Amino acid sequence: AALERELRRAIGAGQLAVHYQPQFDCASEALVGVEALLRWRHPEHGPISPAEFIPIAEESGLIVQLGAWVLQRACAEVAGWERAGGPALTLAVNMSARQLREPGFIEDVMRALAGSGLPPGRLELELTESLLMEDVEGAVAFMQAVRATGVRLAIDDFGTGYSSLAYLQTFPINQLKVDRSFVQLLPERGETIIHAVLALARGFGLTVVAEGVEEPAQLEWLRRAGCDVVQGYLLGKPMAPEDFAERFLTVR
Ligand code: G
Ligand code: G
Ligand code: MN
Ligand code: NA
Repeated sequence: AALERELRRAIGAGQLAVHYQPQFDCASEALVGVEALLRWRHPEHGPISPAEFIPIAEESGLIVQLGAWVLQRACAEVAGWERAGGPALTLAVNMSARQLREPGFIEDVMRALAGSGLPPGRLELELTESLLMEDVEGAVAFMQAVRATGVRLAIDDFGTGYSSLAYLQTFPINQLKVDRSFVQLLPERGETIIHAVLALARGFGLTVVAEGVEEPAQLEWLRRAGCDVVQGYLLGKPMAPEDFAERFLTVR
């Protein structure tokens, strides 16, 4: 309860930041996007992981404000980089279940886009399998409403949930993010699963992001296998916006 109170205050007190992890086209190695990852620096306890405070925010309902804040901040920062002469990047933002069930959610998304000038097609919402399986019919309706705005959808941590493959047929998604637990088995193991995910994605017209790439041999394997996009510590860790801009957007 103390943490909840402090989190509520953190939003206004400037203790929150969005960090960005780069995503690269696997074949050309061009920078194509970023994943937004929320960070909280507590004045006394230092950095607190979202894995710790997102569940608290979900229980208390604070996730609605927090999620809207992340969307607004990330859309503004990414659109700002492009206006400053940077490349047009796709922005991926993680979503939690409670946030999506909120009636005003789509309006929050549209407000973040309109306020920043980021085109809808450059925003991608990351949903998890477990989130979608909580209420499949509701999820499909929600996803259709999102897609009607032009915003893209990805399934995060793909392969680790308990959903059936049948939903790939039903869910109007654009992209799969293969969970890093499979990527990290490469190149000795994990090949069968990733080949299968790539084939499945091709069949459904989806693109594939491999996350958690840490070794050059993993990157090489993914390139040969025809993976679309790669993300991981090998290529870039999540970074504060100023560090990201300095490393990737240096204007000459
Ligand atoms: O970057 P890191 O390892 O700290 O992220 C931990 C977890 O928190 C990941 O599962 C990530 O998806 C989640 N996460 C990070 N930022 C956000 C956010 O803005 N919203 C939600 N719902 N989850 C986030
Ligand atoms: O659940 P989700 O996939 O959104 O979680 C993203 C988390 O993965 C973030 O906390 C991010 O810091 C972490 N992450 C990103 N790249 C790597 C990587 O190469 N290795 C490991 N171990 N974690 C990573
Ligand atoms: Mn993610
Ligand atoms: Na993931």
